[in-house]
Amino acid sequence: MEETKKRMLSGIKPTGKLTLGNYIGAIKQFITYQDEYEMYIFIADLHSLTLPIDPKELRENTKDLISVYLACGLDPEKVVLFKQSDVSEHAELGYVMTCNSNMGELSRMTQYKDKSSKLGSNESIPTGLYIYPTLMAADILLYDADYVPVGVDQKQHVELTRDLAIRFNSRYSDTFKVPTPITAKTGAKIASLANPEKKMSKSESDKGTIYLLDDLNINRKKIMSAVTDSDNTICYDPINKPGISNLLTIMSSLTNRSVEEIANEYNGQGYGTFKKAVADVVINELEILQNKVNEIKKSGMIEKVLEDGANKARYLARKKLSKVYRKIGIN
Ligand code: AQP
Repeated sequence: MEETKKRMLSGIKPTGKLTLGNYIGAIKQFITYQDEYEMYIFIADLHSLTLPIDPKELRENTKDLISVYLACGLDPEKVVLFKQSDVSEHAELGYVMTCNSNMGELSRMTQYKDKSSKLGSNESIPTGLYIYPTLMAADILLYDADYVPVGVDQKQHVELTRDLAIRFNSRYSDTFKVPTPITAKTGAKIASLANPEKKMSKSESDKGTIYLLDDLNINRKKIMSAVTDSDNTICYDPINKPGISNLLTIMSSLTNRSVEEIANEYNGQGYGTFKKAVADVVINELEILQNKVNEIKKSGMIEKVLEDGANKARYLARKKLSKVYRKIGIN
């Protein structure tokens, strides 16, 4: 008898140009899982409204994101690829989850604290930023996902989703599957090249961010100027040598070789030689990716993929939301 596959769900928000962090920490992971799991991968466009974003930019980012998903090898025959806003049940269940959460737990979310602290007083913090994790919980719980692959920065939100699911199940009887976060062994946190203490992020536009679809020469220069240290030893030591360790992690994630093996090969050859080797690996991979993205954008396949994906996603989402409404006494 054929064993039913476990379900996996994840998404990326089109808040800006995709980075090497998104690629290594999320997209590359998705590809490795697509045969083993029943996968739902979405474009989290509602989440991208939590901070102000230009509508034209949002449209372009959305098109880039679906093109990158496809160019990287996510196969719409195997994976349900869809846009969050095409399935209105996300917003509906998001509201229910907001009503089942409390301000204390939302205030403790690290991402909320980081992002809101940059905005100043409460008057300038959008409410959407605050309730982001309850919408994320809805994204996951609608589909009874067993696993959620995420970078370390998002793990706390999946932990909160678990708490909300358990709370709802005990208050209203068994309704949601309690999901498990999965983080990659290598590459779960790619750091900024300019400030290796900080995560590489799409919304932190800086010279330390490698944007997947940017000019290759600009990206090469950024890698060659990556901040390192002065002792000229190549070894993996994230505490004392965050810059070199970050470059080792990047190279390891893209070549499937261990950081130790790479460090042994380049130690003694100088940082310049090592950076050039990292740049060659990254640029080679990005060049192939960019060519495929251009082909996909011209192919006209994007709309059809998203429409089919939304239809499949909606089927599960509608069933789950009806169940929730029944349990809470709304229908
Ligand atoms: N630097 C990173 N290293 C490893 N994984 C990363 N991810 C993001 N940055 C890194 C992972 O990418 C997935 C999608 O993330 P998201 O767009 O939904 O939200 P995010 O984590 O907030 O990503 P960004 O790029 O930092 O976006 P902004 O700047 O808009 O907040 C997640 O699995 C994430 O862990």
